[in-house]
Amino acid sequence: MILRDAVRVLVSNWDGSYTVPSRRLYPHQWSWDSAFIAIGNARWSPRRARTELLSLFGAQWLDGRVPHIVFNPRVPEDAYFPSAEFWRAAAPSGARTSGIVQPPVHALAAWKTHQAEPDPAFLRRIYPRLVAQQEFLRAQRRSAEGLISIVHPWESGMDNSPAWDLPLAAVQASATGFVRRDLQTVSADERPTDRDYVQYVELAQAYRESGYREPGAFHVEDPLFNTAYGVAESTLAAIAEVLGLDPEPHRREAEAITGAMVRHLFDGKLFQPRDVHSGALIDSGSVAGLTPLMLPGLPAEVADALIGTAISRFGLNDMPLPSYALDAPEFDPARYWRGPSWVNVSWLVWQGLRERRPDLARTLADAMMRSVSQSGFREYFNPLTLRGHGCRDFSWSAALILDIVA
Ligand code: 9WN
Repeated sequence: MILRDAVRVLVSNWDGSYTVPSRRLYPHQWSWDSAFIAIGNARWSPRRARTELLSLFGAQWLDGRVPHIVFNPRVPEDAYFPSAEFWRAAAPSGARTSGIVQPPVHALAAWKTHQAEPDPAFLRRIYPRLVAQQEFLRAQRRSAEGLISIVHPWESGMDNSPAWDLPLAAVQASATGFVRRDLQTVSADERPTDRDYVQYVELAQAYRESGYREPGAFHVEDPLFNTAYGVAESTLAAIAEVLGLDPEPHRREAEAITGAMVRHLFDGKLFQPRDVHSGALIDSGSVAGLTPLMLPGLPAEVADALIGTAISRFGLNDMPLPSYALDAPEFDPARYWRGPSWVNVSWLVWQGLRERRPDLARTLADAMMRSVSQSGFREYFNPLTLRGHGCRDFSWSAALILDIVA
């Protein structure tokens, strides 16, 4: 029943060559959504998963960046803010896009798609694009410490996480003259605030004005983004082997980023973001700090410490994984990325637990199943009550449940 409903959501959100995250709230193609959706689609239609990924990479820029939104020209400008008009950006293919990126979870999606139905021709097509995606990050976002940075909260995928409150405090908030569209679909107390939006617009405008090159007032290294980058390198090593190419450079890069993360982002209990401007760690309770469990080369004692934190501060044994630590004063169980449980980040942590602690991986998967059984494929869930929030029929909630059950 759940599986049939999950496929129904994905079918109804399919737009011919990709899947919208949500018909009304997010009516275009989003970067990391497409990766998660491909992982789910691979379970029942690997062809659709391949098409989804190749269509996203069809909008890749010459510098290798994969934009976080690819706009559908047939959708009216005022259906989503900020629209293509705001970003004023286009890929060489002609597709209108945003100019920022999202966590690079696509190599993993391509690999899982190949595992579902081996297709070396697909791997051969996508591999150079995945490599270029990583090269963009190395060329434009790498610090002296070897970590990868983001320049906008939207790039983290966890837009209004309390982890960004401090770095955002330095951002002037004066942008005016725009109309939010999200509040037509979702109640304001489940979304970012108006002040958040003013800052998002301000930062995006400044980045746009630098030709999408210069980091601005918000410049941080995020543990989830760096984990995705590191997992991508490990996965590219596996793909390179299948293609008869040299996997070693990818292995070395995966080791290097894992080492740099442990040295610079680990506080002994949780991985933390770092503010590039000040060089200081941001003392947060973001679930992003648990995702390094996915890194194959993470030292066992670091993984054990993370698992201890997941149990003590994120209720791993008792409830769906919240996006922010339950004991933090900022924890809010219904507001977007400030506490609710999200299927995609839970899935990332689940991946990281599967080999290390299969018992806890099962506990987490069961909790995710309980959320969707009780509330449907909502965008996020109150981890305490399992009540659903945000939009309905949300694609990655359906897709990743399909993957977990398969
Ligand atoms: C801005 C599409 C996207 C996700 C993000 C999520 C949300 C957009 C928004 O929706 O962000 O990119 O309009 O709020 O935070 O993770 O990719 O599902």
